[in-house]
Amino acid sequence: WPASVEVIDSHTEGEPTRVVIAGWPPPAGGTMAERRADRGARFDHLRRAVVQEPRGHEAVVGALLTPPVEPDSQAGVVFFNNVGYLGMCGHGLIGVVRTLVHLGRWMPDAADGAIRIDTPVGTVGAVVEADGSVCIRNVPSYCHAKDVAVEVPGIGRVVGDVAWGGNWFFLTELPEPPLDLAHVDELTAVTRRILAALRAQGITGADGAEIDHVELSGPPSRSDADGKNFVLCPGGAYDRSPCGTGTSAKMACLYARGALALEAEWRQESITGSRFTGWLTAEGSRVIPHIRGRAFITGRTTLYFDPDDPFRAGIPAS
Ligand code: PYC
Repeated sequence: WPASVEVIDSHTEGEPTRVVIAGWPPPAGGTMAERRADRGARFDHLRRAVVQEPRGHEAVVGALLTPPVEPDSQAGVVFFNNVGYLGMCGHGLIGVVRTLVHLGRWMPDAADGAIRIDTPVGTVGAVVEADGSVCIRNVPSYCHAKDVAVEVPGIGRVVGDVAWGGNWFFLTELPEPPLDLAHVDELTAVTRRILAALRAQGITGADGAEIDHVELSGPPSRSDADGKNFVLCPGGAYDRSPCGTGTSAKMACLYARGALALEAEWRQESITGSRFTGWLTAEGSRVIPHIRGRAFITGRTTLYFDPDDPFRAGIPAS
């Protein structure tokens, strides 16, 4: 255990990110996937201590900065949450970039003004725009399977798409509950049941990859949005932002259905009423999502880990 860990907290369109800036021993490994595995094997107690209660809460996504692994990249990042590690995290990347700017460590490539950051699922990019918003370039995303049916106890047959947006998603629409904050408990219960049913019925992403996010879509409440979502995250919390990887998966599915053209904007409203603007570009046969959103610094904290503290390693997610 280190004596303390220094973090910068921010939120991206409502969803918190906690960037570890000092105190956490550097991860071992030559690839970001190896570094993520090393975190889990040797320092999982620190993941729990940093993001779980009583120092954090179920919605916090942590980010550990590392040196890059690719020659053209400026940094690496491993994202983690209350139950484990994420492949990519869109809101988290926007928070990381805002944190680097805040610390004076923003170091874009001189040629194109973009930063390239390695993640366990590929290299992503970001630029800071004149108004302070951050535009990220995600990993290639795609709709893996359309119109997949799952039998959900208490709900019945639910049909949706399985898509990759840097994490695995099941995307569907339900007639109820309504997509608003007053119904968060019901929305959480329904999406948890869908997730459990997907697991029980062996419905996965490519190569048997576990689907760990469920995204409900519906009409927007805002007049300046094209759709609204509710996203259940792996640890049982809901995303307060429109979810960067979820918006990427959504756009990939719209594209696969001929409902979104390359370069056309998709304005995704979240359950809290915040918004990301996204669009797709093509790179050969691959489709690349771009997401623009805002993040705000909310604090800088030194976390202590008293050896006598019975909750030094956090309180496990329920
Ligand atoms: O923005 O990609 C995202 C994300 C994933 C989980 C929470 N936020």
